[in-house]
Amino acid sequence: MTSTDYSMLDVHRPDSDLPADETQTTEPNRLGPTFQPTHPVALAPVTAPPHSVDGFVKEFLRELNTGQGVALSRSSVNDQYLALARTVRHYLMARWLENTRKQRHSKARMVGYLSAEYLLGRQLGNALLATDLSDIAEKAMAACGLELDTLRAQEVEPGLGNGGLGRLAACFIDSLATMSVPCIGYGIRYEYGIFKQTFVDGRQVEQPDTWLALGNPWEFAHPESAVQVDFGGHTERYLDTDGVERTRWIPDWNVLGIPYNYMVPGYLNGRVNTLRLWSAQATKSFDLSIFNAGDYAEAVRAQTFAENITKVLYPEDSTPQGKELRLQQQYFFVACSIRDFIDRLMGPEEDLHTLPDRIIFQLNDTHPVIAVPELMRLLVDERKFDWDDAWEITQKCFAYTCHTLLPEALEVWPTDLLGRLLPRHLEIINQINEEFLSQVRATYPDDEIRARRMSIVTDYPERAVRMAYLATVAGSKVNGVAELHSQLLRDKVLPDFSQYWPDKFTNVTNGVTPRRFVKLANPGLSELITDTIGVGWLTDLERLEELEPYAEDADFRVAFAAVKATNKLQLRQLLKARDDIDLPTDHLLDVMVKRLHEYKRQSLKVLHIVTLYEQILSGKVRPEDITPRTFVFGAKAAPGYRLAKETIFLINSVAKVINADPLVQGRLSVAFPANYNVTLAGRLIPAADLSEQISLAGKEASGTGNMKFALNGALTIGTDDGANVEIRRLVGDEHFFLFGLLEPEVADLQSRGYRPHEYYENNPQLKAALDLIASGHFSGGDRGVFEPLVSNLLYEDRFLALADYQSYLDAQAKVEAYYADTEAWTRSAILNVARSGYFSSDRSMRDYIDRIWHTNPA
Ligand code: NBG
Repeated sequence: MTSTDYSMLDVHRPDSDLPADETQTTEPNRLGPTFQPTHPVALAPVTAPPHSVDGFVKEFLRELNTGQGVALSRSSVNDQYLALARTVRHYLMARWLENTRKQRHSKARMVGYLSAEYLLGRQLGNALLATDLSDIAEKAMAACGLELDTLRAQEVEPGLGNGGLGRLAACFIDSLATMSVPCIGYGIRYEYGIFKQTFVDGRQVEQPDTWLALGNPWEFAHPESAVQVDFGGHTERYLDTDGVERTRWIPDWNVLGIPYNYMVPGYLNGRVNTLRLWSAQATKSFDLSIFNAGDYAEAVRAQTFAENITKVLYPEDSTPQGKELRLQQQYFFVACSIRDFIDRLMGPEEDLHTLPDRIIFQLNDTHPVIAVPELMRLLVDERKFDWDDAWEITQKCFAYTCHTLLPEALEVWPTDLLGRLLPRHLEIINQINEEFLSQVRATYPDDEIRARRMSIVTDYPERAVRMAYLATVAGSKVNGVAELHSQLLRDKVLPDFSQYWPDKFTNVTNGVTPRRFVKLANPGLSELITDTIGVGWLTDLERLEELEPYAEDADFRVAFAAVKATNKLQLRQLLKARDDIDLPTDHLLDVMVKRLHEYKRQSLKVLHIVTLYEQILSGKVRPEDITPRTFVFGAKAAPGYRLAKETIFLINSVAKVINADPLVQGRLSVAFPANYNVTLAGRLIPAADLSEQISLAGKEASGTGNMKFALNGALTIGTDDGANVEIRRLVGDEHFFLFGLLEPEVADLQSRGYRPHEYYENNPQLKAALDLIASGHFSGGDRGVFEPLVSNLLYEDRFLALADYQSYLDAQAKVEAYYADTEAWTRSAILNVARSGYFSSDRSMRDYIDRIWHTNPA
């Protein structure tokens, strides 16, 4: 503890250990010449404050006083949080500036991660962890009479993603920084992230996510480095000075992209990479003459129009009206990013023939694929490269990751829209396609049907560009995100392409960062692990296998079970305060958290719950004969996805009835805290006993929640899908509850004609459960409310919930029996942890480096 009582010291007194001026920069900028120091002393290096409680307190008070302009005694929690964040930031700053400077001078190949989503989660805890300042910060805050946890809770998480895809991007950049791999993440700074979910009478109501409202201490805006992005207009041919025919694009409107930099600190390695998010701004933001004439609305119209581009994150399954804006977003951020890399990170003087030596752009799904024609345009039209040269460079600069198997999730842009918004890009895509198809025709001379199938531009149902095809043709590598997914990608989604380029296709199984999802989320388990196998495992997660022998150690099992019990207790406190939910802590905690989607089959989970309840209700089973169990859901439904929203309403309705029914009191309960996000995931997952991964086989590309649960000692009940396959292989069949059709069986059943109502008619339990829902039991007697959901299951059931129902119930019965044997269960839980080290995103990054990027650590 510090000797000074800082709570009495309201105001920081400047002294000599203040950090040096950090505003100086040697970066070029567009508004003026680079600052040239006249005297070398002006370039004093930025130094981190000392790692001591005293040093930290001084920094904090200084930030509070001079940054926030308040004295401690008058400060709000928000003032304190902002000052604390800026204090922590200061410790990273020197390394960040140093890394950035070195990066510019080194000629090493860098990763440019292009992603429309980054689901970062709160930053403060992660920054404290990366700098090893958690203890110091806690003591420093205590010395000021403040609680670190209260300040942490003040942070609004940046929800700049929908789900797994965005969270994966956040895990990847964390791992790259931790492995000292030079990487720049590029994305969009949405003013409103994923909506805030509330429940009103059990129904999802979306509220805007005003994450920036109270200030964001983690970003650095650089309006002086704005990039112009053009849209619309037409193209024309002309002869250049050498008499070569060229094309130029005459756009008819443009916007500015303002970069916002975020630090991406590595764990305890002094590496700080950059995440650069772009925000749109009008080029002529304000037309004074119109404004003076009193037409304020007209004056700000252009501004509003431009700024709309980065206004909101698109929820999945959005409506066609939003489509054009979505394409604008995509082009906007990749155009900014490529420009940024070439002009600022590489330097405008460099020969772009060396571009592939300097960067590999990873395309995170199809969202950034318009970057391909953009780079071609830059090379051919602006830098006057000839087409073949430009194409060779472009192919080396991109690699593509596909994250889905659902055909509707593979983006397709109508040529009408593309031609209107990006006429030159459409021409380039057409030319890429023509040249590609002529090669295909040369390889398969008598197979025009194949050429049509492989065409990037399709004519059916309307003329449109298949972005996944474009990415496959342009990318040096194409990967899926789990073994099964990569296999299906080759065999089912892109079979012609994988035949044509067998070596282009590879797999990289997803992973999750253990820093956030074990260390930060589960401090109790982390401590137990460190006490048992020593330090070092957080950056070498396969070392968790050293825990294996301890599964046989009764004392270790007691300690392990105690951690789980504590986590449940903490979750109970959180849910009480956050949602007024009374979570039992002596139940089997059965958790299903993920986006709401039919293929993920939350409805199958509901059928299981209703079945258990119905059996008691109808007297077939005595309440005391079932395992006390609490079901926890977390899920957001895309606002326009009716069936998903109805499912949320059903879950809430079932929860309401079951939780109020004395018959099952103490036996069954259902909790559905609203607004599932990264922060809540960090609390729910460490407390879970059972992880629900029940998608229809062949539909979940990978899943990453499944990995987080296993790493935190939950057992999985799951189908043979996505990364579940690998989890089961690694943890062992006996420690995993497998059920359901296998992928080939699914395909087979569907080809024979799937009739879900036959399952209903032939299975009395299933019939009773569905009938109970249809009877109005969960809707105050109103039989109409859930009719659409029930009918959908009976007559359509696109994702075969009814076909897998019995198998799922059987597996759940095994769960109950196994859970009764506490020792066996705990043993399995420990083995899940010990055998899941493979699922670190550090390993994923090594695989990307070996199979795709071929980059080196700094
Ligand atoms: C999602 C898949 C998940 C996968 C994540 C990350 C999209 C388009 N895909 O299964 O559904 O884990 O990507 O790869 O969001």
